[in-house]
Amino acid sequence: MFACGDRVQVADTGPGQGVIDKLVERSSLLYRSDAWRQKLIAANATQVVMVVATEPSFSDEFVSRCLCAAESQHLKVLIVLNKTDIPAGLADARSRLASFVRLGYPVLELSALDNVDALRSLLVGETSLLVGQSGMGKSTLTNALIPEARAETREISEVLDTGKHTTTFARLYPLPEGGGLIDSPGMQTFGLVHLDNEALEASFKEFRPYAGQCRFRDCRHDSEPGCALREAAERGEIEGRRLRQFLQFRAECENGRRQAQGW
Ligand SMILES: Nc1nc2c(ncn2[C@@H]2O[C@H](COP(=O)(O)OP(=O)(O)O)[C@@H](O)[C@H]2O)c(=O)[nH]1
Ligand SMILES: [Mg+2]
Ligand SMILES: [Zn+2]
Repeated sequence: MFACGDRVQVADTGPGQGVIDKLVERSSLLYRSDAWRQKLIAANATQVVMVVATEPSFSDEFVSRCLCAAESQHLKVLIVLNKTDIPAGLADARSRLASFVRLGYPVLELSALDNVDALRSLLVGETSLLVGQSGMGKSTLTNALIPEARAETREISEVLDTGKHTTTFARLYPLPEGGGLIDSPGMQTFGLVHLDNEALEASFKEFRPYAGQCRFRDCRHDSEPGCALREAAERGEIEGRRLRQFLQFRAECENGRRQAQGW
Protein backbone atom coordinates (compact mmCIF):
# COMPACT_ATOMS: atom_id res chain seq x y z
CA MET A 1 0.00 0.00 0.00
CA PHE A 2 1.27 3.46 -0.85
CA ALA A 3 1.01 6.52 1.34
CA CYS A 4 1.08 10.20 0.56
CA GLY A 5 4.72 11.28 0.42
CA ASP A 6 6.03 7.95 -0.80
CA ARG A 7 8.89 7.98 -3.26
CA VAL A 8 9.06 5.42 -6.01
CA GLN A 9 11.41 4.37 -8.78
CA VAL A 10 9.75 4.32 -12.16
CA ALA A 11 10.93 2.11 -15.01
CA ASP A 12 10.59 3.53 -18.49
CA THR A 13 8.36 1.30 -20.61
CA GLY A 14 7.93 3.48 -23.66
CA PRO A 15 7.27 7.06 -24.74
CA GLY A 16 5.46 8.80 -21.92
CA GLN A 17 4.91 5.52 -20.11
CA GLY A 18 6.35 3.85 -17.08
CA VAL A 19 5.63 1.43 -14.32
CA ILE A 20 6.40 1.69 -10.65
CA ASP A 21 9.40 -0.50 -10.12
CA LYS A 22 10.14 -0.05 -6.50
CA LEU A 23 9.12 1.80 -3.36
CA VAL A 24 12.04 3.77 -1.98
CA GLU A 25 12.61 2.95 1.68
CA ARG A 26 10.60 5.28 3.91
CA SER A 27 12.38 7.49 6.44
CA SER A 28 9.16 7.68 8.47
CA LEU A 29 5.62 6.42 8.27
CA LEU A 30 2.81 7.94 10.25
CA TYR A 31 -0.32 5.93 10.69
CA ARG A 32 -3.19 5.34 12.99
CA SER A 33 -4.85 2.04 13.69
CA ASP A 34 -7.52 0.23 15.61
CA ALA A 35 -8.07 -3.51 15.94
CA TRP A 36 -9.35 -3.84 12.39
CA ARG A 37 -7.69 -1.25 10.25
CA GLN A 38 -4.48 0.58 9.73
CA LYS A 39 -4.69 3.90 8.00
CA LEU A 40 -1.49 5.22 6.49
CA ILE A 41 -1.39 8.98 6.83
CA ALA A 42 1.91 10.00 5.29
CA ALA A 43 5.38 8.73 4.50
CA ASN A 44 8.72 10.50 4.69
CA ALA A 45 7.51 13.41 6.80
CA THR A 46 10.19 14.98 8.99
CA GLN A 47 7.91 17.13 11.10
CA VAL A 48 4.39 16.88 12.49
CA VAL A 49 2.49 20.14 12.76
CA MET A 50 -0.36 19.58 15.19
CA VAL A 51 -3.10 22.13 14.49
CA VAL A 52 -5.50 23.13 17.28
CA ALA A 53 -7.74 26.18 17.45
CA THR A 54 -9.50 28.51 19.84
CA GLU A 55 -12.75 27.12 18.42
CA PRO A 56 -14.14 24.56 17.98
CA SER A 57 -12.51 23.40 21.16
CA PHE A 58 -9.92 20.66 20.78
CA SER A 59 -9.23 17.53 22.79
CA ASP A 60 -5.92 17.45 24.64
CA GLU A 61 -6.19 13.67 24.67
CA PHE A 62 -6.15 13.84 20.87
CA VAL A 63 -3.03 16.02 21.05
CA SER A 64 -1.36 13.44 23.32
CA ARG A 65 -2.21 10.68 20.83
CA CYS A 66 -0.71 12.58 17.91
CA LEU A 67 2.40 13.28 19.95
CA CYS A 68 2.75 9.55 20.63
CA ALA A 69 2.47 8.79 16.91
CA ALA A 70 5.03 11.49 16.07
CA GLU A 71 7.47 10.55 18.85
CA SER A 72 7.32 6.89 17.90
CA GLN A 73 8.57 7.86 14.43
CA HIS A 74 11.17 10.26 15.87
CA LEU A 75 9.63 13.24 14.12
CA LYS A 76 9.95 16.87 15.09
CA VAL A 77 6.77 18.32 16.54
CA LEU A 78 5.29 21.78 16.34
CA ILE A 79 1.94 22.70 17.85
CA VAL A 80 0.05 25.52 16.12
CA LEU A 81 -2.71 27.29 17.98
CA ASN A 82 -4.81 28.72 15.15
CA LYS A 83 -7.67 31.25 15.08
CA THR A 84 -6.17 33.63 17.63
CA ASP A 85 -8.39 36.26 15.98
CA ILE A 86 -11.26 34.63 17.89
CA PRO A 87 -10.49 35.76 21.43
CA ALA A 88 -13.27 33.85 23.18
CA GLY A 89 -11.53 30.49 23.39
CA LEU A 90 -7.97 31.78 23.66
CA ALA A 91 -7.39 31.60 27.42
CA ASP A 92 -8.90 28.14 27.64
CA ALA A 93 -6.85 26.85 24.69
CA ARG A 94 -3.65 28.25 26.20
CA SER A 95 -4.30 26.64 29.55
CA ARG A 96 -4.93 23.28 27.89
CA LEU A 97 -1.69 23.60 25.93
CA ALA A 98 0.35 24.60 28.99
CA SER A 99 1.21 21.03 29.89
CA PHE A 100 2.62 20.42 26.40
CA VAL A 101 4.65 23.62 26.66
CA ARG A 102 6.09 22.33 29.95
CA LEU A 103 7.09 19.13 28.12
CA GLY A 104 9.12 21.30 25.76
CA TYR A 105 6.89 21.19 22.69
CA PRO A 106 6.95 24.51 20.83
CA VAL A 107 3.59 26.23 20.45
CA LEU A 108 3.09 28.86 17.77
CA GLU A 109 0.02 31.08 17.99
CA LEU A 110 -1.38 32.56 14.81
CA SER A 111 -4.40 33.24 12.69
CA ALA A 112 -4.45 31.51 9.31
CA LEU A 113 -6.65 34.35 8.06
CA ASP A 114 -4.13 36.98 9.08
CA ASN A 115 -0.42 36.15 8.92
CA VAL A 116 1.35 32.81 8.56
CA ASP A 117 4.93 34.08 8.08
CA ALA A 118 6.09 32.78 11.47
CA LEU A 119 4.92 29.30 10.49
CA ARG A 120 6.39 29.55 7.00
CA SER A 121 9.87 30.02 8.41
CA LEU A 122 9.53 26.87 10.55
CA LEU A 123 8.66 24.77 7.51
CA VAL A 124 11.71 25.52 5.37
CA GLY A 125 13.54 22.36 4.38
CA GLU A 126 11.12 20.08 6.27
CA THR A 127 8.41 17.80 4.97
CA SER A 128 5.67 18.81 7.37
CA LEU A 129 2.48 16.91 7.99
CA LEU A 130 -0.51 18.89 9.22
CA VAL A 131 -2.64 16.83 11.60
CA GLY A 132 -5.57 17.72 13.77
CA GLN A 133 -9.27 17.33 14.31
CA SER A 134 -11.55 18.64 11.55
CA GLY A 135 -12.31 22.32 11.56
CA MET A 136 -9.02 23.41 13.17
CA GLY A 137 -7.89 25.14 9.97
CA LYS A 138 -5.40 22.79 8.33
CA SER A 139 -6.62 23.41 4.81
CA THR A 140 -6.91 27.15 5.43
CA LEU A 141 -3.28 27.14 6.59
CA THR A 142 -2.28 25.17 3.51
CA ASN A 143 -3.97 27.70 1.28
CA ALA A 144 -2.35 30.60 3.11
CA LEU A 145 1.10 29.05 2.74
CA ILE A 146 0.68 27.82 -0.83
CA PRO A 147 -1.52 30.06 -2.95
CA GLU A 148 -1.84 27.45 -5.75
CA ALA A 149 -3.34 24.97 -3.31
CA ARG A 150 -6.49 27.05 -3.01
CA ALA A 151 -7.51 26.45 -6.62
CA GLU A 152 -6.98 22.75 -6.27
CA THR A 153 -9.04 22.54 -3.11
CA ARG A 154 -11.89 24.29 -4.83
CA GLU A 155 -11.69 21.94 -7.82
CA ILE A 156 -11.75 18.90 -5.58
CA SER A 157 -14.78 20.05 -3.65
CA GLU A 158 -16.61 20.93 -6.87
CA VAL A 159 -16.00 17.45 -8.19
CA LEU A 160 -17.31 15.96 -4.98
CA ASP A 161 -20.10 18.53 -4.94
CA THR A 162 -19.85 18.99 -1.21
CA GLY A 163 -20.27 22.74 -1.47
CA LYS A 164 -17.41 23.36 0.92
CA HIS A 165 -13.72 22.75 1.21
CA THR A 166 -13.30 19.35 2.74
CA THR A 167 -10.17 17.30 2.66
CA THR A 168 -10.79 13.66 1.93
CA PHE A 169 -7.23 12.46 1.34
CA ALA A 170 -3.75 13.56 2.26
CA ARG A 171 -1.92 15.61 -0.32
CA LEU A 172 1.67 16.80 -0.56
CA TYR A 173 2.37 20.34 -1.80
CA PRO A 174 5.90 21.50 -2.54
CA LEU A 175 6.80 24.70 -0.66
CA PRO A 176 8.31 27.58 -2.63
CA GLU A 177 11.05 27.90 0.01
CA GLY A 178 11.97 24.21 -0.20
CA GLY A 179 10.44 21.25 1.57
CA GLY A 180 6.80 20.25 1.45
CA LEU A 181 3.53 20.41 3.26
CA ILE A 182 1.03 17.57 3.60
CA ASP A 183 -2.57 18.48 4.33
CA SER A 184 -4.41 15.51 5.80
CA PRO A 185 -8.10 14.77 6.25
CA GLY A 186 -9.50 15.79 9.61
CA MET A 187 -9.71 12.92 12.00
CA GLN A 188 -11.69 12.53 15.18
CA THR A 189 -9.90 9.46 16.46
CA PHE A 190 -6.27 8.49 16.50
CA GLY A 191 -5.78 4.86 17.45
CA LEU A 192 -2.32 3.66 18.40
CA VAL A 193 -2.84 -0.10 18.33
CA HIS A 194 0.27 -0.50 16.18
CA LEU A 195 2.47 0.66 19.09
CA ASP A 196 3.58 -2.13 21.40
CA ASN A 197 3.79 -1.36 25.13
CA GLU A 198 7.45 -0.46 25.01
CA ALA A 199 7.06 1.87 22.02
CA LEU A 200 4.02 3.50 23.60
CA GLU A 201 5.86 4.13 26.86
CA ALA A 202 8.85 5.62 25.04
CA SER A 203 6.53 7.90 23.05
CA PHE A 204 5.67 9.74 26.30
CA LYS A 205 8.94 11.60 26.21
CA GLU A 206 8.91 12.74 29.85
CA PHE A 207 8.79 9.06 30.93
CA ARG A 208 12.12 8.23 29.29
CA PRO A 209 14.40 9.27 32.19
CA TYR A 210 12.53 6.77 34.42
CA ALA A 211 12.82 3.82 32.03
CA GLY A 212 14.17 0.79 33.86
CA GLN A 213 13.97 2.53 37.25
CA CYS A 214 10.94 0.67 38.62
CA ARG A 215 11.58 -1.98 41.28
CA PHE A 216 10.17 -4.71 39.06
CA ARG A 217 11.54 -5.14 35.59
CA ASP A 218 8.06 -5.95 34.23
CA CYS A 219 6.33 -3.14 36.16
CA ARG A 220 2.97 -2.16 34.62
CA HIS A 221 3.09 1.26 36.37
CA ASP A 222 -0.30 0.38 37.74
CA SER A 223 -0.24 -0.56 41.41
CA GLU A 224 3.16 -2.20 41.86
CA PRO A 225 5.29 -1.00 44.75
CA GLY A 226 8.42 0.93 43.83
CA CYS A 227 7.06 2.19 40.51
CA ALA A 228 9.35 5.00 39.37
CA LEU A 229 6.69 6.57 37.15
CA ARG A 230 4.04 6.69 39.87
CA GLU A 231 6.55 8.09 42.33
CA ALA A 232 7.59 10.73 39.82
CA ALA A 233 3.91 11.63 39.40
CA GLU A 234 3.49 11.90 43.17
CA ARG A 235 6.48 14.23 43.33
CA GLY A 236 4.96 16.29 40.53
CA GLU A 237 7.82 15.56 38.12
CA ILE A 238 5.42 14.12 35.58
CA GLU A 239 1.75 14.94 35.26
CA GLY A 240 -0.72 12.46 36.69
CA ARG A 241 -2.98 13.14 33.76
CA ARG A 242 -0.33 12.03 31.27
CA LEU A 243 0.32 8.87 33.27
CA ARG A 244 -3.43 8.14 33.28
CA GLN A 245 -3.52 8.75 29.51
CA PHE A 246 -0.65 6.31 29.06
CA LEU A 247 -2.51 3.63 31.05
CA GLN A 248 -5.67 4.33 29.07
CA PHE A 249 -3.94 4.16 25.67
CA ARG A 250 -2.11 1.00 26.69
CA ALA A 251 -5.34 -0.71 27.75
CA GLU A 252 -6.90 0.32 24.45
CA CYS A 253 -3.92 -1.00 22.46
CA GLU A 254 -3.88 -4.28 24.35
CA ASN A 255 -7.63 -4.71 23.80
CA GLY A 256 -7.23 -3.84 20.13
CA ARG A 257 -4.50 -6.41 19.65
CA ARG A 258 -6.56 -9.05 21.47
CA GLN A 259 -9.57 -8.32 19.26
CA ALA A 260 -7.38 -8.44 16.14
CA GLN A 261 -6.24 -11.90 17.17
CA GLY A 262 -9.86 -12.92 17.67
CA TRP A 263 -9.75 -13.56 21.42
N1 LIG B 1 -11.65 33.11 12.32
C1 LIG B 1 -10.85 32.21 11.79
N2 LIG B 1 -11.38 31.17 11.10
C2 LIG B 1 -10.53 30.27 10.56
C3 LIG B 1 -9.13 30.37 10.72
N3 LIG B 1 -8.56 29.31 10.08
C4 LIG B 1 -9.58 28.58 9.57
N4 LIG B 1 -10.77 29.14 9.85
C5 LIG B 1 -12.10 28.63 9.48
O1 LIG B 1 -12.33 27.38 10.12
C6 LIG B 1 -13.09 26.52 9.28
C7 LIG B 1 -12.41 25.18 9.11
O2 LIG B 1 -11.20 25.37 8.41
P1 LIG B 1 -10.51 24.21 7.53
O3 LIG B 1 -9.25 24.78 6.99
O4 LIG B 1 -11.45 23.59 6.58
O5 LIG B 1 -10.20 23.16 8.70
P2 LIG B 1 -9.59 21.68 8.54
O6 LIG B 1 -10.74 20.73 8.71
O7 LIG B 1 -8.63 21.55 9.70
O8 LIG B 1 -8.92 21.56 7.23
C8 LIG B 1 -13.29 27.27 7.96
O9 LIG B 1 -14.56 27.85 8.00
C9 LIG B 1 -12.20 28.32 8.00
O10 LIG B 1 -12.55 29.48 7.29
C10 LIG B 1 -8.60 31.49 11.44
O11 LIG B 1 -7.40 31.68 11.65
N5 LIG B 1 -9.51 32.36 11.96
MG1 LIG C 1 -9.14 20.13 5.63
ZN1 LIG D 1 6.52 1.31 37.08
